[in-house]
Amino acid sequence: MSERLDLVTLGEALVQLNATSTGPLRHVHRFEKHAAGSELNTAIAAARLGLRAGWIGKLGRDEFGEFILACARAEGVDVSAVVSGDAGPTGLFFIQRGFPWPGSSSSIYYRRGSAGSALEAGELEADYLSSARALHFTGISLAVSPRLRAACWEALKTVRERGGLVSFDVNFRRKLWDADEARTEIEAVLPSVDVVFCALADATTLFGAATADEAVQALRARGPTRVVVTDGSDGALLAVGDRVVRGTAMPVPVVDPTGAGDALAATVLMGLLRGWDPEETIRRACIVGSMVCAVLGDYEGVPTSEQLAAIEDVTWVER
Ligand code: KDG
Repeated sequence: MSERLDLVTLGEALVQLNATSTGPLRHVHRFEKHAAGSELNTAIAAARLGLRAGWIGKLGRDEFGEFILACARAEGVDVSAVVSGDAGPTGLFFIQRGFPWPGSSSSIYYRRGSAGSALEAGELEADYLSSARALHFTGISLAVSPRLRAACWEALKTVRERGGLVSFDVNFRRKLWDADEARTEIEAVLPSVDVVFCALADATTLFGAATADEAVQALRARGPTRVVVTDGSDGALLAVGDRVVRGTAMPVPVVDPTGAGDALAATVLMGLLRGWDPEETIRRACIVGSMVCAVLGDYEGVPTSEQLAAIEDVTWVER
């Protein structure tokens, strides 16, 4: 790894088996295989947009581990610090789509004892982490296992010591931990975080915020100076210091919203690292998040920066 990376993400990648038809899984007969996992999604989205991005995680020595590596490489993500081991299999999850509500998706995990949850702090390469301008991880990594949580703390300390930017997405997953444990662990991390992403629903559950503005305040009060609060089809807010700007989601036919937040985060990080204006940043991030919702899989709908520029021209013409 000779070139300095813009962004390194850390977390568990999973194989996603996404229902090709909507409805309860017991009636679904076919599934499509995709690479996924919040932090891998963000690295892939960042790479598509033009950042030099790397992903760190642990994969099983199995065919699904090879599949994830191949997908990450094909998307231009640096995988030179990925660990492979016999600690367990590469984890899996299924996506049920369009049920119980049209446009909604839910994740059903088969990840207990997975390789990804077994990544240890001692397996991280300090020089690799230090080579990055920014580190991104999520609450999923804090929830999955004590080992992965400790690895996140180690990475955070390493990147902070070298003056890098730390980015964190709350990504509260009720199936992985309860709200009280999540609040404790997330509140411990937030004072060391520069940029935080949080869905309004998660801010309501964890911090009692009733509105996006309240969520911004609650998160800002806990340390980060840049705060993004997302609210699905209602778009997102970006607060930089005291300035709060809003972005609007595009009205797309929602095939599967899973991964939209990860792509939105990648776009905001691109904006911060490239010095975009906050309004431009959140507008583009909302477009990218919306595009992901229109395509099956977590990152397949992410545009390249050229495609994004072309879409921006189309989208923002007043009608
Ligand atoms: O944000 C999308 C992720 O939720 C999905 O890829 C799976 O990482 C995942 C998780 O743990 O939910």
